Amino acid sequence: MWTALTRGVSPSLPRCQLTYAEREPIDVGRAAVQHGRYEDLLRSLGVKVRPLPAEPELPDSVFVEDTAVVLDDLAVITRPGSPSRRPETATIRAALAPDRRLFEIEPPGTIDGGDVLVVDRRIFVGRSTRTNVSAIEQLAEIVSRFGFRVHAVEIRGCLHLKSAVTQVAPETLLINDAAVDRSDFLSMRFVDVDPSEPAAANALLVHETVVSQPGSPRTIARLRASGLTVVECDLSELAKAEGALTCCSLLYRD
Ligand code: CIR
Repeated sequence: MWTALTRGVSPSLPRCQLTYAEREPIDVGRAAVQHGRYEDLLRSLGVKVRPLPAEPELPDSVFVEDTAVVLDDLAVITRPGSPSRRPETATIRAALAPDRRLFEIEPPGTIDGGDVLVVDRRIFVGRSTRTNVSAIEQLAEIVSRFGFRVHAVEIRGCLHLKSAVTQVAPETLLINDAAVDRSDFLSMRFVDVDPSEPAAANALLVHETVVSQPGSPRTIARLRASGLTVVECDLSELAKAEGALTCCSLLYRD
């Protein structure tokens, strides 16, 4: 069975980090309602949701994906690129400790889980404003002992690797090739986002269902035309904090 670790929306979300988006008012109540529907959708897809309590002083703490890389045999606690986000890892470490052998990224390494795309035994890691070479090397060293290989990938003009490319089926990636080169993902198949919908590249694969943001009808049509099952989940209020679908959970096998 799959577990999704999630965390409630912080009342301080309007003070979130922003890199590419302009700051605009965020309705925390609406964000929490959307987040609750996201958790319900995961449950309806057969995932066991483990919600952690909201962290009132940590604005971005709902975006738990950035705090760890959880693999079948181990979990690597990240050192988020934004210093304001580093305290988020303490509770994630405690939550994962019963389930996984834990490893840590040490200074000067910085890495956000949003830059880490795991496809079977391959781990693609985006070099971004949050993720540096030291962390990529540390991650590669840790996971190599467990049979995983790390591939560093350059990204352009987006926050994280998974803002530009996500897995939507076995060996199949949904990609915005304005932001990432498909030649970095050898032997994969691709579905291209519609160029007018770059944010649609962040989709969440749950078993055989692709969870997509509404507002990307052309990309959803392309996914369906490829034979994939798509359901929609609106996280538009969290998108104002530069969050998307993968960011709001740490999904792993029990
Ligand atoms: C941040 O800038 O860190 C947050 N406001 C958004 C993080 C989104 N996380 C993700 O895409 N994995």
